[in-house]
Amino acid sequence: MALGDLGTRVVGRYIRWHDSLPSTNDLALRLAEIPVPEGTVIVAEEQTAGRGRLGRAWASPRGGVWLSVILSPGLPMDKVAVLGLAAGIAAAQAIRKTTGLLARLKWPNDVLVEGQKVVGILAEATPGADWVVVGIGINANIAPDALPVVSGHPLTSLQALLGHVVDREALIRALLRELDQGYAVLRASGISGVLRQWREMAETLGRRVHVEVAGATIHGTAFDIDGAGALLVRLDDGAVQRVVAGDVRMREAGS
Ligand code: BT5
Repeated sequence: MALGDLGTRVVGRYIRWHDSLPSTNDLALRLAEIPVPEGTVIVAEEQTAGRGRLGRAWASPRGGVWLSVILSPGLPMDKVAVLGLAAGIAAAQAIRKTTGLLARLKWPNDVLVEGQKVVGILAEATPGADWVVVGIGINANIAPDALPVVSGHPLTSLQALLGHVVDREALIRALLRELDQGYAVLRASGISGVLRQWREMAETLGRRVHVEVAGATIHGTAFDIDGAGALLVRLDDGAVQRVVAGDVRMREAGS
């Protein structure tokens, strides 16, 4: 696969293609320690041990977009999550532009179309946060029966939504360009620009939610994210809970 000249400043200056890898994030984390030039991208046609958050497995059959970007944002460890938000924005924009589907964001980093997850993002820092690896997985051209069934968390692929395959090269090109732009905004104007754009594209805000946090479930209304990307939930008794890591389920009215 050849992407041609991306015209980006940082993201995608070097691209390494692999037919099959255990996990693009694992290789990128190892390469970052060498180090390799900032903006290097690792792409795999399939992953045999793709990873989600909290040690979960990520199904990565052929036909999807599985890649990791090596960045050095100079953010303190507690702000690294903002890069994950920026990646979610970039993936949603790339899907909108390439397919016309109305992709929206679910906290922290999922991209949903018609309420179903089509993108997962895993941002991981090396110790000391000198390097951050942003892993992005897009269910592009995947038959629905090649994806797991997860109760309470509907998911699908772009191919299933559209009824035809997507141009994966165009999707990757758009993704890397959008991420490059988002990264430039983050470096020039700081976190607030990323937060503003995330709020505009968010499906989670203003919604009644269940959030699973460390073995417990909290119920309330998600009303904002803070400067570190944490979700702010107003509980039913009026108190505000700040959620740094957790799984959100959005509730229908009345549930
Ligand atoms: C994520 O985790 O959503 C982050 C996924 C990041 C994947 C990319 S691909 C490139 C890079 N290399 C890697 O090894 N990883 C990154 P989380 O929110 O924890 O969601 C994981 C859960 O989603 C799993 O427990 C399953 O229930 C479900 N799941 C697994 N595979 C899926 C898929 N392809 N599409 C949608 N949901 C999936």
